[in-house]
Amino acid sequence: MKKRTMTEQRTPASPTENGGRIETQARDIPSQPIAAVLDAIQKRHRFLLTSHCRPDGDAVGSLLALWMTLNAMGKHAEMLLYDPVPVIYRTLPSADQIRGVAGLAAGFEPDAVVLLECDSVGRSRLQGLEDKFLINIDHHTSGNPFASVNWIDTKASAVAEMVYRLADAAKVAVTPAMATCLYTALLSDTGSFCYEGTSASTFALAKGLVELGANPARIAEDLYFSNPLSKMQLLGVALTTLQRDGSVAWLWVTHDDMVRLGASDEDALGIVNYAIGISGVEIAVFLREMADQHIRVSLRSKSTVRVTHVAEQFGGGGHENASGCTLDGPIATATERILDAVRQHLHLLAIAGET
Ligand SMILES: [Mn+2]
Repeated sequence: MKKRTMTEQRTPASPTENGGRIETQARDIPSQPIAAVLDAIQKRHRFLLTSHCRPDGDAVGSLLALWMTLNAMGKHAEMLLYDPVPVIYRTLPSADQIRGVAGLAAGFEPDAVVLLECDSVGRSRLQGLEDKFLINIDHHTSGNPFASVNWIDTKASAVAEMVYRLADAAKVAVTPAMATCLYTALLSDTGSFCYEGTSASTFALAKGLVELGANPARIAEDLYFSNPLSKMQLLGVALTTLQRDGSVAWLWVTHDDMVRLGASDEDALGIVNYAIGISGVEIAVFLREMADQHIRVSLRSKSTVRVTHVAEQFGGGGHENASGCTLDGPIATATERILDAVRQHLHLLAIAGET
């Protein structure tokens, strides 16, 4: 399996087509060394730290660990996220220190803004950052050198790995609280050490973090065994709709299902993974009817099948193997349209000899 995260709707690197063959080559992203980031931090005092909207475990855990690192360096730092911290990450050390857009003290003027795994300022959805000194730390292939200092390492299995290296370079001692945040980020962003990109160095970092005080069993319990009942019940309803046709599988929930079960948006996250978990399925589709009757679509794929190509046709985007888009309802029509696009994409790949 390739690396997948729950962060959808990221603007992907433009895919290029070459004589009908879809390029699978990663593009070269200009990056400055870690020393440039450290130097930029050492020269400044007040920092605003943020990450992408709809934050995932890597965004939250890495943000907290970076904040602790800067505090240990004697800096003044504030954490700000556009969207609320997902419930499962709210028990992380100092998670209550992360502010929402309304929570930042008026008149706080940072000397620099650090953006974690954002491919643009817009990805954070925060306003008024453009004229600030920006530090961009990213590990996604969609990374962009949009900032004043750009450290992009697409080989890092999580941005947590980069934050750890930064703390190490700054000679900051990693506390058990930092280790807990970094381990949580690493565990979630590697899909519990399942996704492609999980390497010996990923495990070496995990080992180090456990030695520094991260408790794997407790973190796993917080992440995977603390679900609300509504999430399990929503999954149950979705699985009764599961269908498969060749290498495509799909499932859905209606807005009525959500209301009846008292399910939140967060409860619907990850349901698509049950469909991609079927042997021989290359593309999985999860459709969710929203209150406004629009249909939110989550797409997942295996190996070289890039679902971003499908999501983009409907104005969406995302990662190569995890994308999303929004279609008009009703759900039956949306299902038909998205499945047509998915089948057409698989057909084109077959012609190009990619599958
Ligand atoms: Mn990440």
